[in-house]
Amino acid sequence: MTKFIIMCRGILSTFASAIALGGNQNAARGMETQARLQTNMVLRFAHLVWNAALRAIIDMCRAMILHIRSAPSTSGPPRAHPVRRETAPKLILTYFDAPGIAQATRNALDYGDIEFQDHRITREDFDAIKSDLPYGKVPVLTIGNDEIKIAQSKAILRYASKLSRTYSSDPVDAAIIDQWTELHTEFTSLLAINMYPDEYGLVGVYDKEEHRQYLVKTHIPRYLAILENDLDGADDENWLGGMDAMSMADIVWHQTLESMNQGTLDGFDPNMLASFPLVRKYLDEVSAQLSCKSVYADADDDGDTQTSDADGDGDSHTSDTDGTETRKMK
Ligand SMILES: N[C@@H](CCC(=O)N[C@@H](CS)C(=O)NCC(=O)O)C(=O)O
Repeated sequence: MTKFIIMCRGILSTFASAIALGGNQNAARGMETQARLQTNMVLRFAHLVWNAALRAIIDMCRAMILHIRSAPSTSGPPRAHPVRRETAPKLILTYFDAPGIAQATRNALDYGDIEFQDHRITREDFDAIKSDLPYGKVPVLTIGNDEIKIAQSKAILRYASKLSRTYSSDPVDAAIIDQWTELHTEFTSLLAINMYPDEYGLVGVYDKEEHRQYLVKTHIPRYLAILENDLDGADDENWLGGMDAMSMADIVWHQTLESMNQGTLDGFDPNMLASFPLVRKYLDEVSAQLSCKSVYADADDDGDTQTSDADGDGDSHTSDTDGTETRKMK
């Protein structure tokens, strides 16, 4: 559009100059005056066209900005604007009929009251669809009308958490949540190797029992101590990374800790949490929180948050009883 206007302006001014030049070459006075009049008219016309075009461009930009601003978004100050059932896209979560690495996503979606189809498949079903899956594995999240398939449990969880407001739109908070979530990946990778050594090509060269002893005596206590240390020092509700609300990091750790505590983690002693009282308490807190719906799932459409502004400065705060402020998830 801009190019077109510049081109028109060029043609018009060349035309005007040509007329002006022609006028100069003509010695007759009458002709000169006429040419000048014509030049003025052409220039005035060009000016009008130019102004109209500029106005159209400005209106177009303004309309585009308004459109972008009014479009529903999962970023911005999102915690006040939950994605409601009617606005979230159609979601199908495909995984085996077990908690495994999909349960955290199921929990996050349930917590945010986000509707999804919990598609639980058998091994036979899996074999039949394997070649259609992005990396030949589950879980897979199908978004919309079968067009987008997302693999990798943590990528799926992060997407689900954006919908359910258990992630953050603040880059620093998001990085802190990611940090705790990646720590979970690091922790569980070794457990997975021990449980399924064949899948990691460790047939014949791997002493499963010896490795398990290493996990029980060194690996698991090391990571539980990291959690215990982070949870130490805060009162009441306590979320990883000092967040003021439960995040995806809490949801994903909860799933693994719960399996350990219930003795469903293949071959591991359920009493492993006994020496980590804060982690044990934290597990109960996350379980309790997950059994409620997110407060944001019921937030008003007016976008009011339910955090407090006790000092009336216009900012919402969450304070511990000792007055320490926790990080606000935005
Ligand atoms: N890194 C992947 C791992 C996916 C994965 O290994 N999925 C397993 C189930 S937990 C699977 O599809 N196994 C079937 C097979 O490989 O035949 C993730 O986090 O999603």
